[in-house]
Amino acid sequence: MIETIKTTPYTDQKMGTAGLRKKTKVIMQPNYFENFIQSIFNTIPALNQKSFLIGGDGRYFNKVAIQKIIKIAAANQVKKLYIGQNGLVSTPAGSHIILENKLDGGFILTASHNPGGIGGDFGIKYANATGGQCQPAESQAIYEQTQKINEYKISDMPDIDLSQIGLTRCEDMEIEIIDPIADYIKLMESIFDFNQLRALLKSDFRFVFDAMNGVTGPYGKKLFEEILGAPAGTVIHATPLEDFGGLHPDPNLIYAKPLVDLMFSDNAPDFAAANDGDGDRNMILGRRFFVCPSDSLAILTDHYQTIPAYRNGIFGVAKSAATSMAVKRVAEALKIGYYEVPTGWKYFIHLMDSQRITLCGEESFGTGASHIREKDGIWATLFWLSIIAQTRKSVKDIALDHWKKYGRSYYLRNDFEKIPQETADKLMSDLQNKLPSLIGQTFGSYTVNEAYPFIYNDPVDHTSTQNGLIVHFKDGSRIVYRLSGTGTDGATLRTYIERYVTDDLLENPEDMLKELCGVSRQISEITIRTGKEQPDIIT
Ligand code: G16
Repeated sequence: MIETIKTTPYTDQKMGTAGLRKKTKVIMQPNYFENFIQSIFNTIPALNQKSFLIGGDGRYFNKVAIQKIIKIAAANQVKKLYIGQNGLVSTPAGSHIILENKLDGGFILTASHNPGGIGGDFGIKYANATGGQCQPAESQAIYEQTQKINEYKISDMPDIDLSQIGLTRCEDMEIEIIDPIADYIKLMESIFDFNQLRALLKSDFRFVFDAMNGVTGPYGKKLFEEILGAPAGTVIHATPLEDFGGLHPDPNLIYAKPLVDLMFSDNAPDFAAANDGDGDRNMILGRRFFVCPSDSLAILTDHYQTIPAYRNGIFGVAKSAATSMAVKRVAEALKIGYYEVPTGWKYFIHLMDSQRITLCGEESFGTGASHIREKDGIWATLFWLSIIAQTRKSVKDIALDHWKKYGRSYYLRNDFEKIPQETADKLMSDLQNKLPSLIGQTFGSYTVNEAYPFIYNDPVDHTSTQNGLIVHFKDGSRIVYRLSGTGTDGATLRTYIERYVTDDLLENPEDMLKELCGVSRQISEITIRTGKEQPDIIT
């Protein structure tokens, strides 16, 4: 039976950089989740001809949320749902499932790299038929629905068993529980040379893949250990846990510290990669070596011919404005297209669909390509393994060769967290207003030669988006300021700091950027405005 439940709007259901992300307890408020799902359905015509994917990273509330979407979808007469077995689907595999099966969209239930559990975060990444997160106009339409919703429809059908692969029918809707892993692995096999990878992983090469108790554990076990022959135990933190075992499933130097400590110890393996909760972010480590994500994008791009799928050429490459300029130098040398977009993977989608780019990446530990419309942590890991297999060099030597050829962009991101929203908004608007007056000013050894808000004009739909403020110095150094769109606790000011050099290639980034970090604080007046003398997180 279908029930119509009266409800009232929640004012805070605007999607951020990647869907709706909130404290789990916020999402669990009465009707909060239901309102949001119904609001999405309200923007989609002819639901009885539409099919969607549902899955998540396994965090707390995942299974409850899935049953709710099933019942709301059935009541709204959706044609068919594809659901990952046991409610699990990684964000990249989800993108592939949507594209492969020509679905109309998908709900990936995740707060990505944010911690899980009842005291943690929960989120909904809503993808459209492109296999990527919906575009700003769609999220605006959904937001407008959330602000006027007064009822939602829900079926009183019993819960569906998510553990059994197969087809069932409820109300008039088909439900297919699918294996979320098999097709994704086939896709990887169509891109990479599995024989070459197998030879490497079966040799004495030592590799660790840290799934951080997120969704990529089962993917990694199947792919690296069963199919590519890496020894059992290669994949660590391999079981998706509702609270990620207390871990903060964010693959960076701070939250993946045990892995970092291992890689900097005497017993370090040759190579390590970590993925975040939903499997789209990646961190790459060599023995006593960390690969900055901006460099990772540049190095992968420079080695594209290593990979069978790209051997015949690639269209071009794109990065977010906050990502370092390293990949631009590679694009120029390779004479391929180059684009700079706002933060948020959705901005790459038009560039991929219009065949302007093949590869893309962001400083926030995201790298990917046009095989799907999301960033892809396992793909990045396989790409690095392929470069190692082909060059027979260590990660550090691969990076050093790169810097010798192109110079090095030393790069750090400083995050100032839990700032009251009003303080952060005022800081950004005041900073934007004073940008013109910065030009020509000298701060220590750095003189500003350009300062402007980053404005992106989408070449496909001709919309423009403003995202971040850029201060450029005479020596090529840059500072980018922007507010995070994924936090759930006040505002986070991110400052991205970059300095380009052609010698001193193996110095410590914190030393090389010490003065510039100070300049970034001075320009933003962060200390005066928030009392914070240092960033909360440096990555
Ligand atoms: C999400 C988006 C990314 C984006 C990141 C930025 O990542 O998918 O494209 O780079 O947010 O986050 P912030 O706005 O906090 O800087 P994820 O992995 O959280 O989905």
